Amino acid sequence: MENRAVIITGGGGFVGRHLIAELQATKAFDRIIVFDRNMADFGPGVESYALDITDIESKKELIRKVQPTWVIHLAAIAGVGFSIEHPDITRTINVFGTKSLLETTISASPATKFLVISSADIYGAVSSDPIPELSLASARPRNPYAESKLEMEALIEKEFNDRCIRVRPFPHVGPGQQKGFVTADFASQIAAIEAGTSEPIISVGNLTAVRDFSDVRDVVRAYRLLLERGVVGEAYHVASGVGRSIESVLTSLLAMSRVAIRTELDQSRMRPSDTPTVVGNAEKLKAATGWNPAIPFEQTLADVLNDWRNRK
Ligand code: A2R
Repeated sequence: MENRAVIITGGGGFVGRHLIAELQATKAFDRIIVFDRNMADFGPGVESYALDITDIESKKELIRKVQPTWVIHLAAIAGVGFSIEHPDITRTINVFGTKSLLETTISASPATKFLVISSADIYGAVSSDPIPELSLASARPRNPYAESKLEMEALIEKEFNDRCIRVRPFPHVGPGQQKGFVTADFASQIAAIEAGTSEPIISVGNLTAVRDFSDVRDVVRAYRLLLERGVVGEAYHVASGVGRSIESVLTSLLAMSRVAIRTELDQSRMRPSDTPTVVGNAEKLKAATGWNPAIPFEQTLADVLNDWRNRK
């Protein structure tokens, strides 16, 4: 039998840990290798290497030996806030890190294919509801993170399209996500209030924005299905197709709280140039792979809140 190996860059992050669980549960690969700038123990069956992807040259011999069937490229600066403060670092990692990953891997392992994770943030100010996969020329990014993902996709379209599938996930949430993302921010505050370590007040930003949230576990299932059935050279959305206001997310989480909590507006959490409604159309993904979201959103929120309750 063919020995199938996958390299996951950024496998130590929020999505990576769920992706590894998905690939292990489905026995999709014989060998799973993680490259991440943070060293981590993923348990049996996963080899991991501490590596900054901008220094991928140092792993060229390993890649030559492994001849991975797929590279799933998650490593990135994923936070909009950080990207606004550090646009140069964001571009270096998200654009030039990707370029060097692609060049180095292809030169060491010419048959490898890539699943590259971009972002629906590239659309920015585009107002279409729901948004289908649009050309890069129509994207209107509104922050350095989105700009870097757009530039990365443009590079792939131009030079590496014959070996890459691109994915544009809409916001995804679930257990393990760090603060800086809306459900994690709310749930972490509720958990701290329940534990008696915070005042019973939640500070909130723009609650009127409508976003399309998926459960990260549904998202990583989509990534696995794209490896099996996606078409190289194409870009796919991963989205629920359902718009939810941030206010409704907060209301649902507050309803799960074990204590009474009041809310307070925090100007510093009002992101500049927010787009009022962003909902994605994932029909292309569904047609190609048969994917559909499986986890009810209320379940996702309950799992996120329980995750924060259990964090030490
Ligand atoms: O930023 P850190 O220190 O938490 O490390 C992140 C890692 N990473 C890198 N690894 C190697 N070389 C780099 N230059 C580099 N820069 C960042 O990638 C982290 O361990 C992982 C990304 O995980 P998260 O920040 O938790 O992002 P998440 O939500 O898992 O997003 C995965 C992908 C990204 O491409 C997003 O832009 C996209 O999905 O939405």
